[in-house]
Amino acid sequence: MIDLSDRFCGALLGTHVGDALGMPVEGASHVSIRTHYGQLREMLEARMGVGTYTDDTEMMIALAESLVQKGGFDGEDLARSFLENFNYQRGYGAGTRRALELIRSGVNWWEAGAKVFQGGSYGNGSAMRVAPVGCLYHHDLVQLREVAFESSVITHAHPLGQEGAALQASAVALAINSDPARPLDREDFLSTLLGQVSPGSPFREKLEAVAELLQKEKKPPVEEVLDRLGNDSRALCSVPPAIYSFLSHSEDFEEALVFSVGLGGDTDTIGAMTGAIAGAYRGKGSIPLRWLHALERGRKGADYIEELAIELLKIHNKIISGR
Ligand code: RVK
Ligand code: MG
Ligand code: MG
Repeated sequence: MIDLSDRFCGALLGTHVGDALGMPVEGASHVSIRTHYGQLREMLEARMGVGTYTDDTEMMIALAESLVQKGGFDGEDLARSFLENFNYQRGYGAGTRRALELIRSGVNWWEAGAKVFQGGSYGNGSAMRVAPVGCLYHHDLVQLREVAFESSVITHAHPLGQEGAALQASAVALAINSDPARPLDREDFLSTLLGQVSPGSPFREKLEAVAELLQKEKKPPVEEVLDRLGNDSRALCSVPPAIYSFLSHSEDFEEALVFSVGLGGDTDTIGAMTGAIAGAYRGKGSIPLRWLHALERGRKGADYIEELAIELLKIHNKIISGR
């Protein structure tokens, strides 16, 4: 029997945990992390305190709130929610900041994202926040992809930004749909993910690289993983390493997260995305208590995130019962 409330809480709290574990070393190389910490397993002191979250989790909260309030996707309301939750101190990407400023100054929510960079942002900002979409629509991968694209376009109108969000949401959904009591069929997981990606998209090559790395008899060295998958703030170079971190350590939430943060680069975000998938798979119960206890507990802290996950499940049940 699959306990969906545990999975939804796992996905949303997994985002917070990964974000908080990775943030203090964001931008560091994997060599520097290894030299200073060996394996990074403990929450470190950070800019806003131990266990605090960044834009990744703040935007995930904004998305979950809007989905709950509107019973599904509503672009106007989601843009409002992003603006209402925006706290500069959490550390936002330049493109996302610009898109939100444009909306604040009166540009339509469906037009602002395309005015950022050349043809919209392909950063990972719309993938890092997308776990609530993966939860809400885990029963329907077609609708999930549509909503992931729509939720992306507000800040990330570039096809690679949108595709990254859809891929990450799909990974969360597949994790919810998999039974953690049985060995995970990684080939099946990856081929279903491939089926979710547009023909000709460079994400296909990345997923093939993930499959090749997983097929190796000996676990490949980090350098090889980085060489094939990347670790920077482009969606194309951060969603695939998050998927690999999960699939190569699907038996244990902590190991998946420690591996993902150990890749270096955009560590809060690769951590947040890995945490979302691993948490969706094994549930909140698989997240180490010492990490859960370290999370921030303010007005919109970990307890609030858990409440949002439960509200999201109620909306999911409504959608299912209305079909
Ligand atoms: C601070 C050229 C482009 C591009 C395009 C590059 C937070 C830019 C989170 C840009 C995440 C970066 C991260 C990120 C989330 C994107 N042409 N370059 N069309 N599209 N880039 O700015 O929300 O940490 O170098 O849209 O996706 O923790 O700065 O922001 O790590 O990708 O920021 O894209 O970033 P943005 P975002
Ligand atoms: Mg961040
Ligand atoms: Mg980041």
